Amino acid sequence: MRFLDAEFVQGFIRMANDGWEQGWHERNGGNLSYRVKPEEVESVKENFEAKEWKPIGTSVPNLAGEYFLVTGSGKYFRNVIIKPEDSICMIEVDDKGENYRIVWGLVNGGRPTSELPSHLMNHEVKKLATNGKYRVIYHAHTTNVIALTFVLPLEDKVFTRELWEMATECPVVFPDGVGVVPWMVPGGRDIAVATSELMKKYDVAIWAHHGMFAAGEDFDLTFGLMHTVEKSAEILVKMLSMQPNKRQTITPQNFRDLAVDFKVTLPEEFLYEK
Ligand code: 2HA
Ligand code: ZN
Repeated sequence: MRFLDAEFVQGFIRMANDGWEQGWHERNGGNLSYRVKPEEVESVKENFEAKEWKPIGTSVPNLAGEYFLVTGSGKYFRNVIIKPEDSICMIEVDDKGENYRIVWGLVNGGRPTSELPSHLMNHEVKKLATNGKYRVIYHAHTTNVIALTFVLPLEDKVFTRELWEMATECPVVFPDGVGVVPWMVPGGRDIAVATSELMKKYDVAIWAHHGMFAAGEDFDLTFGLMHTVEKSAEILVKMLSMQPNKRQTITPQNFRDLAVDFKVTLPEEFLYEK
């Protein structure tokens, strides 16, 4: 099969373009990665041309031998749909989880996303926590969430509760809540460690004054999660722009009632009295 004809590649390209159309990927902002299934690797293997091994910059032993489809460093999401072979690549992780090599894509040179350490450390945490079900890690520069990191305390419980209150679907879509990473230098191992720690508990990690990471089973669920959190943030920004206080809202008891009917567990730590 031609590499670009594979369904997982098409799904990846569509998701990247959806993010671009949302306005979350100015210039080369944001990055996306997908842990490819063994049968999908098999289906496109004839197109592989392995390049040299390079250090990942961190260690992910539980991802040894895995293949990932990832956006390229410095590449623009808006170009993924028109020149995928220049904008994205497939990489293979070595048998120690310390090095990677490109096996397809980035035909004009380049490397995988600058956030590769964060992507792979998040994949490792999620692979272990979900028995291999989660396959997508997505980083976007979501405008409203970023704006909120200038006015809300950078605390998991504040962001979770405020985002939950802005739309009834939110506690159902992200019942575990969201984590917040304080401002850190992006691209390296330190921010990757901080983010992957939060990913043990949450599917969403907010990077203060930068953006968001979301994790999920497939492209639809992961894009939908990013979209839901960002839409809720947009409602909060609008609300705060009208007046500083809510006249009425969804109460802690309302959330408990919702949890029963929708069969989700909402941790009491987020249902505090204000
Ligand atoms: O430029 O978003 O965090 C890609 C990024 C870095
Ligand atoms: Zn970024």
